[in-house]
Amino acid sequence: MTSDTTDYRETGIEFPANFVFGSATASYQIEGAVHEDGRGPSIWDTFSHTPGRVVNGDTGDVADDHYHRLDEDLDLMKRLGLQAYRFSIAWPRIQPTGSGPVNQAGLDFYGRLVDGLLARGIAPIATLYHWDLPQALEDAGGWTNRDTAYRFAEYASIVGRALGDRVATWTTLNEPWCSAYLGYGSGAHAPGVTSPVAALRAVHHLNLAHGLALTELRRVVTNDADYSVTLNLHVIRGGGRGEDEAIRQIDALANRAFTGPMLLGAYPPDLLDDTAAITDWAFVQPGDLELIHQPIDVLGVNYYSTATVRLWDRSTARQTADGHKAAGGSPWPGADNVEFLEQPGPYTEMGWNIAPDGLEELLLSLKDQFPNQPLMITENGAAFDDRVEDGRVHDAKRVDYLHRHFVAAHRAMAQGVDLRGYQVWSLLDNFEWAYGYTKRFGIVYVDYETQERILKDSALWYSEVIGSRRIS
Ligand code: IFM
Repeated sequence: MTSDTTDYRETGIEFPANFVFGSATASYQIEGAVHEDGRGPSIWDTFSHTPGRVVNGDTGDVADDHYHRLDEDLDLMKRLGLQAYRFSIAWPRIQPTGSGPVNQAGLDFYGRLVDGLLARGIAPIATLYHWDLPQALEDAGGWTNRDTAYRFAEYASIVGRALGDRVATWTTLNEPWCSAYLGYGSGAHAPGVTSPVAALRAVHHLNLAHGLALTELRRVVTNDADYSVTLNLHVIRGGGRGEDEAIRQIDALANRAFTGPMLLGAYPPDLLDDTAAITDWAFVQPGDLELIHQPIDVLGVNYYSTATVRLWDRSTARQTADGHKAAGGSPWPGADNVEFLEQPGPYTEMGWNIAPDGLEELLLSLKDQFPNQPLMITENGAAFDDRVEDGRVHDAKRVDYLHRHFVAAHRAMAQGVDLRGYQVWSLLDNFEWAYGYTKRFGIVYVDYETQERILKDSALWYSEVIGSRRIS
């Protein structure tokens, strides 16, 4: 072990035998083949093809061409020694218009993926929704429409019946915070709506969708799967003036708006008060909270960086420095009195601060809030300005980032956190939403011209970690 333990660079750290090392991706970010085998359009097809929405006008039309390179990518996972692979299923491949007839070719693709994983000894972690809502559902109101939650449950049932004898872990939603607040609040993500009330309606309908889908999955799945949801929980720190109040407000919107109904069966009263001028929350119908409050086997935690907040000294001022691309609206309905401060560096290529202590703090806080809830890190990783040199990618910054976050996770485990595994974001460089292909998160480099995959140093490092179960 080095002498510097405060900086999370220790070595000689060992992970228990049942800790699951894996890596994650999402359908729209890697698959491409958007017009093939009956896939319908999603809100991200529409959004990315709308001028001005995505940097350089990039789209997911081709992405990593994973749809056509499935076997090659599966072999890559095997070569790295991944024990699990977290992927998402594109709803518009299964039901092209979000309801009605099943597109068998879509189900077959994910069947081949799951079988390919199992044949290579890799546990499939399937996420049902990683943001590619069928466009037809958005045309009917998307997540602001309660009916979308019921359509989601129907889709969950279809996929659960088809793959429910083989998937190891089911995750309902990925980061509903982004779907609701970036999709319908700030407008930085598809469908690009900027309406505080729409964002809050979306929060509730996503929560409802989670509960309904879990119930359906449990009804149709035949193996002994685990059930989960993945949240991008925010680590919020105080930055001076009125910081306790600022933290409380952002924590309510970012974290407790989801953990409240999902894990405790109620919306936080302070959230309802803070947003009373926007909505009376009448869209929460009797019985909804019971439907949402379903037991989960594991809570998926996505962590990248921290936030620091305080109250504005002028009630009219507006914030944007929260690490997300500003796009007109606010991702924080009812919290216009809160200012987000620039974080101290160092930063990743996203401009996000590197703070492994935030991960340790988050895991410990979850243990305190939900003592009996097992956790899994379902995303952690970093974008850097990677270059190919003589056929290699020496991404030392990413190795350092991952090293320090693994140490942070390990420290949390040593303090009693029941952490079951770690899925590095991302396996492949991919379509980084409104940033297009300008940000590379992969441990595997993708040459978008040739679709060649090159293992970065971080992939080789991670492979060694998995093989030895040690950070050395
Ligand atoms: O690329 C995204 C992913 O789709 C969701 N979580 C955050 C990642 C990095 O921004």
